[in-house]
Amino acid sequence: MNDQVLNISQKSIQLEDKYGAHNYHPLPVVLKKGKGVFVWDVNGKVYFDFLSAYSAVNQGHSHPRIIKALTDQAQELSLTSRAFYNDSLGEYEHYITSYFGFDKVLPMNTGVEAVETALKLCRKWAYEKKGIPANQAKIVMVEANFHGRTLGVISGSTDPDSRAGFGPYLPGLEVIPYNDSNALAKALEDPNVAGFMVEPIQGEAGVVVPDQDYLSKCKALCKEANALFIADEVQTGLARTGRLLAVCGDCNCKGFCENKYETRPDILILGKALSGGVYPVSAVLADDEIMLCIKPGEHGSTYGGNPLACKVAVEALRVLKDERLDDNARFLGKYLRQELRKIESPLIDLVRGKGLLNAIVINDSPESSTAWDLCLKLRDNGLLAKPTHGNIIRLAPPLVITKQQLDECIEIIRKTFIEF
Ligand code: IF1
Repeated sequence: MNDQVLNISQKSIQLEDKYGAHNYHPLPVVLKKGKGVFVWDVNGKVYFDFLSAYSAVNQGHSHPRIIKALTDQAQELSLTSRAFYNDSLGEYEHYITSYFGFDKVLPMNTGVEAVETALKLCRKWAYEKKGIPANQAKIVMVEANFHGRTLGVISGSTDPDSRAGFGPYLPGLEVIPYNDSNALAKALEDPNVAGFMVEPIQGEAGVVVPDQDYLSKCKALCKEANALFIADEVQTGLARTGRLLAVCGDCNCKGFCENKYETRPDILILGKALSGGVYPVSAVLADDEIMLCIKPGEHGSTYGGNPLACKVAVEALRVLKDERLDDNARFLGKYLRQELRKIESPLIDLVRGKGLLNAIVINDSPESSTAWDLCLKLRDNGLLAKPTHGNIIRLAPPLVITKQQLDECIEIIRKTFIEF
């Protein structure tokens, strides 16, 4: 039995190697099933999922309510295109704009499509509202950003892996240091700056949490300079960092927001967990002054706002609120960091994060294989995580994890580091 099953693993890996592009280097594990915080491989071995598909399954794998929303709607109508109206989109648009407190939403599919949409909205607003001369609009981004993989977005990337070899690049993107509001103030002296786009916490860079007042300073500086503050919450949003949005700070509205918070973005970008991991759904939210700069026929997408996406996203948002996943993430995140910091291991340089978006920085060079080898051991011990930027291990379980399950995971992590 074991040999035969091992073949299934090897067969899956060999098929991918032979017939698939080599644009990833996955951890050697072949998964077959997911439920809540667990995933199973083809050998039937169970793991705690500590990556959550990069924060797309905040609600847990195959959440029954979200799966039901998907399968019910799939029996009715999956796609009309936006050439016609349908009975799901308006309801979804009303629900999500009330939930986050914005006038309007532009529905897309993947995170990077939503980021590109936000960049196009910002430029349109620059020419039509701010009065920047045609084709002169600049958008400021930060070093070590990650906003996706399109040519437009990597044009503002400082990560050689994301950017090198794909030129020529989109002009009009300026890069400044992260977590440095003085650098933003300086960049905003240029009257042609239309907006500033930032991840409230840098995910890919290795869960880099800025100073407490960084985002509020950025918002104030943008307001003063009549530039748009654009928050990319594709990874940090939807309860992952212990609040509905990472920009919410200590505001605690749990959705159906009255915009009480000082870091309210002019453009909010959501993705990933907006569907609980069952379907690609992303969204751009903004008020009328910005959103109505795009006129009929000027932007869109075949699948954007399709009935399946709408029903799934409404249920995924309802689950976040009903199960209070922001509170769970905030409470268990603090507990996780506290316990990880107690592990006596020379391998641990530091532990950082917010809510259930955390990382261990390994005391070795990014070029070393230590973090990778640790992730292989974590896999053997029943927990799946993957390094980012060489020596940083991201730890981000689904937000439905219980304290008891987290205690088991902490024990696995502790045991793995001590044994290593
Ligand atoms: C990969 C990273 C994470 C994102 C933020 C937009 C997007 C992402 C803040 C684009 C996507 C994904 C992409 C995926 C792995 C993962 C990732 F390692 F690449 F950077 F999470 F950190 N804004 N992040 O994090 O969303 O188009 O992918 O739906 O490309 O390997 P997308």
